Amino acid sequence: MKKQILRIFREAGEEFVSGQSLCKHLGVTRQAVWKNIGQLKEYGYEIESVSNKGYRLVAKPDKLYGPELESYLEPESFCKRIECYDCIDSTNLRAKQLAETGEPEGTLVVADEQTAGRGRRGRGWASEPGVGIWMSMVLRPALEPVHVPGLTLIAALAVNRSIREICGVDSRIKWPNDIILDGKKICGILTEMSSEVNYVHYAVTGIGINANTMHFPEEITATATSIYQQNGKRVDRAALIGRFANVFGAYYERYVTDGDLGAFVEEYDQMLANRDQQVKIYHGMVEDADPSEIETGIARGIDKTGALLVEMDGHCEAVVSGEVSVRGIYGYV
Ligand code: BTX
Repeated sequence: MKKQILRIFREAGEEFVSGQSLCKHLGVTRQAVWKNIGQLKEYGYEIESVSNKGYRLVAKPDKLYGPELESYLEPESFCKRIECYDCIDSTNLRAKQLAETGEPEGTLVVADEQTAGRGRRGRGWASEPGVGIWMSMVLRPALEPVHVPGLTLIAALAVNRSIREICGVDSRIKWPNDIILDGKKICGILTEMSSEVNYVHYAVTGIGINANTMHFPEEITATATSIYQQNGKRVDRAALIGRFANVFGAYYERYVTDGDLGAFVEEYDQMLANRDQQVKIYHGMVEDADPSEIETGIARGIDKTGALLVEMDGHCEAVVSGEVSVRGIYGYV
């Protein structure tokens, strides 16, 4: 019931909502409404009550609260349930556990802090408490395993669009799995799967967004930033998570139906950070790359399989994610 109450308050904006209309909408007694409002207040929601007028939401705590996150889900949203933790090792690990034990797709795991956030190939992901968005979606796509990496590109599109809409910033996608703002990384995406040769048991797409982060570990200060650091406005994390869940669901369903990224190529190319710019392709780890493993070319966009099309010596090569890392000529992008 709290999620409905929060949705009604949000839709009412500055207006008061009468106790009577809350009872009518929710189909419960005044006492039940009063009790739930009391619990929301205890959680930190500032709710003003004025006799003969009713209630209105004045301020909300900067905490992630499951019912509030769910209050953003559209009725027909692919995302049906949000599991919210104060602190967890990794939301990807939790989502995988859920998937192993039969959780249907469309469940989103969100945490305020991760103690063992994971990046690709065993790298770590800095997940400071209270400032970021660390979340993972349980998926059961009817796709061949070879198409699962495309989920990362779909997630990148959805998260980039949500960030642009909610935060009003000019974020871009750095193929295949980062979102960048002013040349630095604000978001990373990690898709993992459990599969047989031709059959996907489940996939988990994890997204880490540096929303309001102010401090990063020394070793990533040159490449990492947060939305807040760039535009000076605190991000409403709940609104961003809710928007992402709704947008991602629609993109995901389209991708699974089509079986390729054809419908997304245009939007993706428009949002590609280093489109028509020179890039370096690393065929090994970036950190200890042998010069013979590095190629340079001009990034032109993606094809419908999700490969990055890079122009090299007059011909276009399709670079497949998973095998390579891409960097700008002079820096990260
Ligand atoms: P990646 O392998 O592309 O990037 C990891 C690298 O990014 C690290 O080695 C480090 O250099 C840098 N890095 C670490 N933390 C941050 C940060 N907060 N901001 C910017 N750069 C950073 C990217 O892997 C995929 C990351 C997915 C993270 C999400 S969070 C929710 C979910 N749960 C989980 O454990 N992982 C995913």
